[in-house]
Amino acid sequence: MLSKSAQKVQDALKKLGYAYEVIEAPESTRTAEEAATRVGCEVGQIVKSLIFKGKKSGKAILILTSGANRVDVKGIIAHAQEKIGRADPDFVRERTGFAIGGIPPLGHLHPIETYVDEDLLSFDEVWAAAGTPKALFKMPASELEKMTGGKIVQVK
Ligand code: 5CA
Repeated sequence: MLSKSAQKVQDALKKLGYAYEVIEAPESTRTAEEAATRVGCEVGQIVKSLIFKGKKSGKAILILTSGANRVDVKGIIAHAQEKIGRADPDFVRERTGFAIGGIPPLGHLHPIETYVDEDLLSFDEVWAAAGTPKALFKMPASELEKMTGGKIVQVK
């Protein structure tokens, strides 16, 4: 049985016609390193979900980055056309319906402007968080753009 938040992600996948299966690990997969160890993949194949906030608009921005990369906000600012800052945990929960450490690429409470790290596309398969710090699902990297409605960009 999946936890409530992981089930929400499983339901969102199903609703969009995806057959990807959410798994919930007994151990934490809170960090990309832990997640990679858990599923036996490269850390670069872990999709990190970082929520930023537009300083002017106040809108939420989701950056899906390879677990191997650090986000360079300057590049994202150029795309978003405003300054951005890290979102606080309450804002993340309010906009996405999920807590930091388990933010999935889909199934959010409100639509979110999304950017996808081009480096993720160098892998066939990637693993993304699925609602909790212990839940993950595997998907083809090539589906990320369509699934999220996001824009492929250089984030590092
Ligand atoms: N389940 C794992 C692997 S998929 C996961 O969700 N990793 S993550 O990287 O996508 O999400 C955790 C990220 O949240 C960390 O990289 C960290 O940068 C960010 N984070 C942690 N604490 C805070 C905080 N207080 N405010 C804003 N961001 C935070």
